[in-house]
Amino acid sequence: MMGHFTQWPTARAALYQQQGAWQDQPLHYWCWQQAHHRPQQIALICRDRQLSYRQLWQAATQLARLWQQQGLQAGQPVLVQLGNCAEFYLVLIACWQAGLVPLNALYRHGRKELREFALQLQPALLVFDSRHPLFSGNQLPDGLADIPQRYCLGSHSLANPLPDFFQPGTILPALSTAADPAPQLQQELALFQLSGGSTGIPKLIPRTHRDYACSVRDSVAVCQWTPQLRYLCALPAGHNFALSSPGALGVFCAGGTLVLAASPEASSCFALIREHQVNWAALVPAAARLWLDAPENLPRPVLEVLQIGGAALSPTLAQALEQQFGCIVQQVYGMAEGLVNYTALTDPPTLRWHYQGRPMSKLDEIRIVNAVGNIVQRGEPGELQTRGPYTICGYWQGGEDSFTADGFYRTGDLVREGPDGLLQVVGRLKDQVNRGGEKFAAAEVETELLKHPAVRQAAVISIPDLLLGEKSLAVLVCDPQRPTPTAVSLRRFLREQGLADFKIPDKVQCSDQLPLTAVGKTDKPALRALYATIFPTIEET
Ligand code: AMP
Ligand code: DBH
Repeated sequence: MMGHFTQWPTARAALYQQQGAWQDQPLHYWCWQQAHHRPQQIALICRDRQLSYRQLWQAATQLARLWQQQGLQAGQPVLVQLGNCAEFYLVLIACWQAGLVPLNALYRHGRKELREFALQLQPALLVFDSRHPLFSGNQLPDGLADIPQRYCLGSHSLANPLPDFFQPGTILPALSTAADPAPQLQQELALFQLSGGSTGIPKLIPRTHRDYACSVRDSVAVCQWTPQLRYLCALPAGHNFALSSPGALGVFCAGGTLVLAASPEASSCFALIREHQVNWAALVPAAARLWLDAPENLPRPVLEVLQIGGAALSPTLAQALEQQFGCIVQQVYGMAEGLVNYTALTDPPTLRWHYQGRPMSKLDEIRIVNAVGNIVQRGEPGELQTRGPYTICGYWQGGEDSFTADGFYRTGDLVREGPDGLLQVVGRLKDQVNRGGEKFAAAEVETELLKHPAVRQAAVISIPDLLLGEKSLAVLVCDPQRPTPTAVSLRRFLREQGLADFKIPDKVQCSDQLPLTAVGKTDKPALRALYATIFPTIEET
């Protein structure tokens, strides 16, 4: 695979190995282990299908062999876009068995995002759902037609159908006596995660088997998961939270059962929780609010823990969720680049509601610094910087300005340290919009807006929103010689560029000029302050 990324320095790598944070088992090891230890245990439930660990492992083995026979080789990248379905995990485990390195695009990503991923990765294989609008009419979006091998769910004239291994009567290979050997150095990459980003081009996050397994294993320990665990995955399956904190891989590690929901929509999730006795679920705050406001309630006392992460959760909402559902709310503050913080289930309620958690590994190093890089007084806000056994040291193909000289990742989050090592997220330095947990770089949308012939300058900022936490506002300076574009026509223009829906500005405003900083860049804080009076914060009721 063409490309590079900065690995952990030797001394730290040796420490992580010696401390047992890094082990030599690949990420599919757990699934193989469960296939032997509890072959009949249900690994996952997807609509009316229930797959045992044995079935999941055997089907993945079959698919890995098929791909190897087609000439796919260890180390090659794979672009995957699937919704929440059993095949998502089948493909993931098959990729790992064959040493392939998947990038899981969100189902909501558009033509633009997929094209950029393909450009950066040059994937050898594309796996998609033929029912996705991007692939309708037996078409492939531009930029994807060059991918040599293509497989799809359903049928499509330009792709092979993924075989249905779960049909009764399908003969699958015998259980292998060993999981594939530990990945060799050149195949050490396990998957690409996606960054919410802060620049025009989305950055890819190279995660290795060792570091990702460390993140999952420590998460399982913090959450004390056992084979009795029944986890509802209602967030996008490929998202770092739903995959690894402890997420679906945590379920496989613990030998529990994964219940898949197509979306976080309340009534269908409540039905799944009831039917499958789900005891853990993970949501972003916006979805949690919809659960709270749903006309029906959850059966009690089924749900034990509701994990909330991805965006700021208000203490009022945290408390209301615990009261309404009779469960514990666990806050999860994580990032696809690595570091994950959890509140402990035993933390007193006020701490659980007000703090986003503490680093899960004793090997995580964190520091909170001011604008010139000095460590702040305890309790004061500053930027969180971190390094550790499962936090990357560089993005795919570089982009190292997000990292300090001594290898700390600059999270771009403003945090303060509270009691007992707990962190509170109080703001953000990076130029990003966090729309109900879906993050994107303002610069990415600004670049697309500037392609419009009537737009001379563009600035995208977040404005407060009661449901989503934040929505996006595009402030434009338009060409006075041309008719001013309407918000509707601008949105249509952006959609035509193939931009994912969640990045399309919720509001559009025209202005004569944008405020500038001393060096002539758009002064985003000034712009935010200006529009805060027009779109004031809505107090929670
Ligand atoms: P990403 O780098 O796209 O994976 O997004 C991670 C970012 O999401 C973090 O750096 C935070 O800005 C935000 N985030 C994640 N979890 C939380 C949380 N529990 N509370 C507040 N912000 C969060
Ligand atoms: O928002 C995130 O990226 C996130 C949230 C919770 C994450 O990556 C995680 C847990 O692992």
